[in-house]
Amino acid sequence: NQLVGELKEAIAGSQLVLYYQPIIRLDTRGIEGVEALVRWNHPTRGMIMPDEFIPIAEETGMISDLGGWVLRTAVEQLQRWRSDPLTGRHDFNMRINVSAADLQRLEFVEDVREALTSAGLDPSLLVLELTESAVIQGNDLDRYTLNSLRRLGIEMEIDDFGTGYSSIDYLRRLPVHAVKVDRTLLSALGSDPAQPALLAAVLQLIRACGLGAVWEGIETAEQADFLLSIGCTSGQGYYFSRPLPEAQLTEQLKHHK
Ligand code: G
Ligand code: G
Ligand code: MN
Ligand code: NA
Repeated sequence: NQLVGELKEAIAGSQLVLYYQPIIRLDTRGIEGVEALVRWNHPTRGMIMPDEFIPIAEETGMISDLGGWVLRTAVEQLQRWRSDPLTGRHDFNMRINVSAADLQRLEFVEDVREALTSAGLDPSLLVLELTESAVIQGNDLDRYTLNSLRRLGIEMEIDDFGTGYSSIDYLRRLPVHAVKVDRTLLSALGSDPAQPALLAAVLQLIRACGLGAVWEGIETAEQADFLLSIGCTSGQGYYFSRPLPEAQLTEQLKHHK
């Protein structure tokens, strides 16, 4: 596969870019966070999406270099937004996606601590999004890593909740703060009469486990209103904003109330 060799150059040679998608407080419409989403700006193929190259990076061991770049870049960017008076009046955190392989690396916790220190950013402003499959493998090293990250003061969130092996047991057991519900649950809202009650029950379950809930894939005003009506206060989706390049989000932050 030609992409394998090229990806190595891409990581080293600044062909990766981060896009940022806001997470919105549904009641006030304020920005409570941004999720960093990586893209590969390939010199001849154009913009390549992460679904195409993250798996390659994971299989070839390049994910630690890629993940390290994402971590440092995202943390530095948040510090720039916070320290610029035009954008710094918003109080929001940075969310990055972490892959299962990262949790298997002993140095991961140290990398995170170093990135935060070097950017001068408070640990409470970083949220790591972990997929269900990553945390559910649940070996000793994962648990050690998650607990160490938690002691650092970082928040952790389970991503894509409701697609994999969602279990009440791990919701209660893992040292995470919140759950991001997969967009497939919301997309069935208009077509399945059982879905409103189901979504409300999912929200209650998450709350009963002592966790926060973020809703993903909000594409319409009706979906946003529905979520608000069942008491969900945090969401993300094209209805509010697509993932945006840095410059465009900066403009939004300058003008957003
Ligand atoms: O960005 P997009 O909208 O296409 O995201 C597709 C998938 O790629 C998401 O599931 C997301 O979790 C994953 N992804 C995006 N950016 C990163 C990243 O920086 N690291 C990892 N490990 N996964 C990412
Ligand atoms: O799986 P994860 O949550 O990390 O990935 C975020 C992915 O979801 C990105 O690919 C992003 O582009 C996509 N996304 C974000 N908001 C929406 C939305 O409202 N609708 C759809 N279909 N995809 C979305
Ligand atoms: Mn995510
Ligand atoms: Na998701």
